[in-house]
Amino acid sequence: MNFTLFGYPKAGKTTLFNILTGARAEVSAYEEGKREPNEKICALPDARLDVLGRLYPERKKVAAAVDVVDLAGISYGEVKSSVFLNALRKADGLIHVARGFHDDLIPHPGPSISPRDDIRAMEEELLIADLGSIEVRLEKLDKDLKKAKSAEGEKERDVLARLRAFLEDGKPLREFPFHEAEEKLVRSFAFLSQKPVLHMINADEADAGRLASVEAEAASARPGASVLAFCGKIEREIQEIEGEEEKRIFLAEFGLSEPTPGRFFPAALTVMETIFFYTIGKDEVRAWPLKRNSPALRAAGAIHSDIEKGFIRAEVVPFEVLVGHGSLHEAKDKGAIRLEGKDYIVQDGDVIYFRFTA
Ligand SMILES: Nc1nc2c(ncn2[C@@H]2O[C@H](COP(=O)(O)OP(=O)(O)OP(=O)(O)O)[C@@H](O)[C@H]2O)c(=O)[nH]1
Ligand SMILES: [Mg+2]
Repeated sequence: MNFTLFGYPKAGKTTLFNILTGARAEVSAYEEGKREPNEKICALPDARLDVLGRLYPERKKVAAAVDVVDLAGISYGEVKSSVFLNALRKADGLIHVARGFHDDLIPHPGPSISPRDDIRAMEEELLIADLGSIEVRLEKLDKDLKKAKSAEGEKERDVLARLRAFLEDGKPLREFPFHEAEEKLVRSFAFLSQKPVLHMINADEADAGRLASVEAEAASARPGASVLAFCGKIEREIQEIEGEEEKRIFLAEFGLSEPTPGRFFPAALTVMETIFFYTIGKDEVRAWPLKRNSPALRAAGAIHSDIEKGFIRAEVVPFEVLVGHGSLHEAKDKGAIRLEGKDYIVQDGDVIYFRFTA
């Protein structure tokens, strides 16, 4: 799973990357022509996994990991032709960083500093990039279909034409009511406006005590926009401070209640509709991310394709129930473990043991 930080130049993407990952990537490196993204894999903090780890202290605790990618700034109007288009298409979750801070020393390429306008402009650019790919494909399909009839091709043309109309209405494809077959048909396009987006506003220091208003104002850019504000400059400084408690005290002086990673990761996971299930194996206790509303078979496949292929059933116990019993063994004794089939919709916090034939 990856989160890709992108946005207009000098918004604070690399600053946020450092805050989230604890990395110390150079903020101005791109000015010297660096083009390759910063990238770091982070273990996701997980209170439930910590509890399971305490129940089974002799087993290794493996948190779910997320790959955080930080792209160089993209100029206004250039998303559709950006060298980063492929990197954006590969993103599972798009994290748009918008500049909210004022600083005459840091050039701002836009007309004014307005996170709300930047959110609008960037969402629009995602639509335009998708329209571009659809136009190119439709042109080619039209030509091919003139040469030879193909039911498959006509189906694709029909879906793409409807997606184009939807985009031309100014609506992102994440709002399109896809049928499963349609979704599969266009999956390989990796449409940008179909991806979950979290907008991160790098707020001005002066707004540190009113981040909620900054978020509300920016979110009014679009109905349903997910927005979180942070103060890059202040949080950059707390990276230097030792100790969690000390960090909180420092933040509180600025009216900030919680370090950004503690707010960012849950928000990003919610936007991405990700839940977690857990496995307690011989050697390790492990958290697995999974798209909400996925069946048990997909959860099995997330662990290993052999488990998916040979799936027999899932033995399921919700995290709270397991913790109430103190161990899997005890939960089983008390009949608290359910047997579920491959279509069972996995719930957030399920602890699962998959039975399968090799
Ligand atoms: N005053 C102020 N400066 C900031 C803040 N956040 C970042 N900066 C500075 O703004 C400059 C750009 O920050 P980066 O984090 O490199 O921004 P970026 O979006 O990664 O920039 P590009 O990758 O070049 O597009 C750096 O000099 C930062 O130190 C902030 O909240 N306030
Ligand atoms: Mg940068």
